[in-house]
Amino acid sequence: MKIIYADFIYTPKGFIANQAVAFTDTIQEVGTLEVLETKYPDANIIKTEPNSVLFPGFINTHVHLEFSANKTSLKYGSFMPWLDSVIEHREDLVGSCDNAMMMGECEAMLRSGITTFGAISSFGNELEVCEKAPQRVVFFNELIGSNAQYADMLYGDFMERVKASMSCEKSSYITPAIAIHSPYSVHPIILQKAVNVAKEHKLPLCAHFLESQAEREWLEHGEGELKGFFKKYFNTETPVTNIQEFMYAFDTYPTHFTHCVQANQVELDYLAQKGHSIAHCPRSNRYLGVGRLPIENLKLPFTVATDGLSSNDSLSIFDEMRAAILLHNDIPIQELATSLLKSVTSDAADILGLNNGRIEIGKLADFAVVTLREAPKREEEIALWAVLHTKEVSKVFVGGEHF
Ligand code: MCF
Ligand code: FE
Repeated sequence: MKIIYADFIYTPKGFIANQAVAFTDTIQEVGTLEVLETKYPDANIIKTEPNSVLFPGFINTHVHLEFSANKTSLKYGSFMPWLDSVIEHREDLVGSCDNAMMMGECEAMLRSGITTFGAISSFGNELEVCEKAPQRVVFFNELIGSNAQYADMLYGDFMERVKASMSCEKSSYITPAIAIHSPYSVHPIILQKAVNVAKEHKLPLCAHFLESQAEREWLEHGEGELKGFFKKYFNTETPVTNIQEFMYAFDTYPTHFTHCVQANQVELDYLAQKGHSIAHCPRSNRYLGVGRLPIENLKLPFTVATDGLSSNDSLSIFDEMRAAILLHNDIPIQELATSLLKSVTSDAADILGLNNGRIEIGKLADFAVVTLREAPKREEEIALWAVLHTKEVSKVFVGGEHF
């Protein structure tokens, strides 16, 4: 048994002072240090520095580790030039991204307090790293392929990767999962087969959806910048699906949709009504010039996530929350900081079906300790100071183990 004590403990309803947490690999009890010490006299006591806040470990629901080699190869600014640059550099980028580089990024995430991440895997290359990483990993095997001719082959390869990730489940912190790349890049027949696999095995499911204006125009009218792209690379001139058909494919299975920046109110209402959620990637959206997701009006749960280094400059969850603070400049700042912290803890855990994200009896003992630079003058500002001042957390635990 271990007991950790901090000046404040984060709960989704607010910060509580002068409490301690007793834990093994799961949380056993929350109470005052005196009571817990008396009850568990042999426990190892972990005292945190003054002005520390104990958070549940943070959850980054959406990251592409395989693209970690990107620094200046991909073109930022607007979506289509970026996508063209992905096609041009993908092989080099993925080829030059070795296990050491990906592990380095897992460690960087850990230092920012991320104890669980959702890895979107295009090729399965990061499975070995994710098995060895200290974190819990929801391993999203990505399905991609819009050409009916190659669809079966691509689906076969995808299922091999799904099985490989399933076989790691027992011996590591990996949860197998499924990612549908997007409506423009996945044929509806294999899409439905993949959704059925997710349903059958109760696997978390995600999909990039309505990220750019180009995607919207292509799906709605078969026009716009994606038209030239499909002509050039795939020799096709018609989209394989439309917005409604794509959304309906997920009707009976709650899905985590990434971006949704270009979704209109009717579509957002539909997603909300079907129990879906959104992964919001503020820096990725800004760097690819796709617009701002109006999180102030969302009626469905959302997470804040980094996306990959293919469309970002770091995988730090605090860098991402600070970007969100600046991007959503009309939302009252304290309220925004509070909702961002909820989005990367309890909401993210609920969405991915994980038993963490809250400091409560029975939850997994995943923690991140944030040490404030001085005592908060007003308690209602702790969320904001934590978001603004944290570059690295001062302690991190996964499954009760200190890393
Ligand atoms: O989320 C961002 C932007 N939207 C779409 N895809 C990706 C992102 N970061 C990396 N990707 C990957 C995706 O998984 O890029 C490829 C896919 O393998 C693009 S499809 C030509
Ligand atoms: Fe992504």
